[in-house]
Amino acid sequence: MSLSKIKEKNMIETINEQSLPLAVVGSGYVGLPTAALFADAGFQVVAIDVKPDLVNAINDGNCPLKEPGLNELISRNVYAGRLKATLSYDTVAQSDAVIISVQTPLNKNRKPNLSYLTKALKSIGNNLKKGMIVVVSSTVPPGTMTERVKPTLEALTGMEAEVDFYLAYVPERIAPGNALKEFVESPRLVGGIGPNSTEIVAELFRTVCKTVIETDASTVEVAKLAENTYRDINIAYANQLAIICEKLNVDVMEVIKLANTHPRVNIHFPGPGVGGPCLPKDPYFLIYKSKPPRPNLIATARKINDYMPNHIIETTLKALEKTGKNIKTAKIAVLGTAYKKNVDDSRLSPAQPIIKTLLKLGLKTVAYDPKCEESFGAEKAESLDAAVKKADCILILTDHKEFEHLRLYEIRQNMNPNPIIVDTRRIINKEEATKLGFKYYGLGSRSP
Ligand code: SAJ
Repeated sequence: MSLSKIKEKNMIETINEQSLPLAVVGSGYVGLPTAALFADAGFQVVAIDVKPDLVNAINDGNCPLKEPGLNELISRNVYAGRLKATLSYDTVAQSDAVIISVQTPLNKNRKPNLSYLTKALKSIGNNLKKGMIVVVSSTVPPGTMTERVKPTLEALTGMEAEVDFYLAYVPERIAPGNALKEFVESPRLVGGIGPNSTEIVAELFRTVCKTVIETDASTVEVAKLAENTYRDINIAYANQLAIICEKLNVDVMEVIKLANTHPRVNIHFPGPGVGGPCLPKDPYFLIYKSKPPRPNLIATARKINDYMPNHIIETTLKALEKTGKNIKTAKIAVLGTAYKKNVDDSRLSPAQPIIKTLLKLGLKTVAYDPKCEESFGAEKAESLDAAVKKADCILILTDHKEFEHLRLYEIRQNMNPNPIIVDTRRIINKEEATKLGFKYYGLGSRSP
């Protein structure tokens, strides 16, 4: 007998009473905020992960991620008994809903690697019961819900999605550094495998998200990738504009500020490259099967953003040469290894290829980041002073707030003569730096 209206009504009641036991698979940058916010909304939540240290940390009420507000949320709900973590998928059988948020990276041929998702589906499939809700929140390529997720679960359970259990795609839209606020405030797209699944899952997410938009799974798959790809292309345009402005000797930041006064223009900002777990990957998911005809704007934008670390290296080497510095003895102080400002996350950070190349060229390279542990093989400086001590060049790669108002006068005293600043995030005041005797090379700025 299929999911009756009565059953559906009961399910909606248990959702609105927050008395529905819920499991979240994957306790990373998306899974942990998801588990913590549903627990804080009153649900009994179990977070499932494969990492024992992570599971123990959560059960001790600790959050392994430096995400604003998340540690408090986790400890409050663990101590209230609404949130616990486990290595075992058996807990899925005691749940009425399961949200999957495992990683879906690219493999080395830039093809989607869905092995973590498939593994999670297999473990869930063994514990799936009639009437359950299954939500995929991991970003997936188009067609994955109908061609991979649905058939995998149906084959494992002998049940039919939309008939015996609910199935929907609800991708995350949160940016690390602002995850909890965006989880609640950003409109959430709910794409069911069918209308019943859409309705039930929309009800579930309305208990935590202020705005829920209902549609179908295939449309949401493309919408999620479209929004990240739009941002990647917009950044590629800003990066190319920066290189054009350097050649034309005008300031790209001035250009962007003026162009953005136009009501229909919103140019993003140039930088040393595009990092993070999403933007360098999602455009490839979008074109993976659809293979748009040439010229392929999406692939070209990826190439432009992936080229930026080379441009930064060239600018740095040119600055050293023009200032008569010997690259065999020069010391580079890299400020920032995180992929973007104010996060501890170094996934696919543009700092990685840049530092790697500097080291390969034999440049003494020291890295300092107040938030991120990573140094990508460079000597790790524990303080800004240690990083710039006897340095010849400061290379700013991440626009953390700690780097916004650097005390340039003191830094100047600490550095070697004829100091250079290469500012890929345009956070240094050029006039002030130049007055203090720095050779200032800003990405997209007029030549010094
Ligand atoms: N970047 C620039 N110039 C800009 C903006 C960003 O160079 O003007 C760089 C950043 O420095 C970083 C990269 O792009 O290296 C990505 O940064 P991001 O601010 O786009 O943030 P993510 O990757 O942390 O989050 C994005 C967000 N997507 C959109 O804003 C469309 C977030 O909402 C998504 O949830 C997330 O991807 C995801 O997980 O998909």
